[in-house]
Amino acid sequence: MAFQLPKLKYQYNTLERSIDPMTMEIHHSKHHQAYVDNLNKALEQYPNLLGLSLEQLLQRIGDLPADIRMKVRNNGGGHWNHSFFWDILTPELSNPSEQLLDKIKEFFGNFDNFKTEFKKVALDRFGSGWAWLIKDSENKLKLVSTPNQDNPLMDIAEESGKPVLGLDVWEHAYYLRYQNRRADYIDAFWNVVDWKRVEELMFEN
Ligand code: MN3
Repeated sequence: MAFQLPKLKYQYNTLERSIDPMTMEIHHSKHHQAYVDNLNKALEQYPNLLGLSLEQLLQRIGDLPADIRMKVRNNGGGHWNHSFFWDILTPELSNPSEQLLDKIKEFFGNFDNFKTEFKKVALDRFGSGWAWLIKDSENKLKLVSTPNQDNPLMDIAEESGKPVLGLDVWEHAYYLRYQNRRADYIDAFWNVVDWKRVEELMFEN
């Protein structure tokens, strides 16, 4: 079964307070679709890999055949990262619960400080990539950044863990409205985060 572009839970114009509809449409229907298509194409000649889930593929990037390793890294990562990103956004206004806030405070002092540190990580990513809040194997929260379409699930990642929040800081994610002002895009991101979904990801196994 080939990988498929996931349907969004909301319309392209419903995150407009932070992300404009055209960016949403191009990002989902063109950029994300291309990662899916290129991933499927890369796997065509390797029927033995077709039974693996996307996560399983990402956990063995280093062991993949050399001729498709970079393609799966970039496009499989792109497919996973964008699927994750759409899923933690919402048109509804939401706030972190007390339970989630307590967990964040345990590692970052307070919520404002967490947002400040997340922003720093997202701004410090030179060029294209992602900023993540991850939960590591010891249940510790960490802020990390990955280049291009890498993510913390990959065996080749410098720091690994389970993503519970992530932000695409490629220019294609914000350029139409924010141009060079990545900082403004990061600030606006908080207004469309689905904190209920983040909480589920944080406390599920
Ligand atoms: Mn993107």
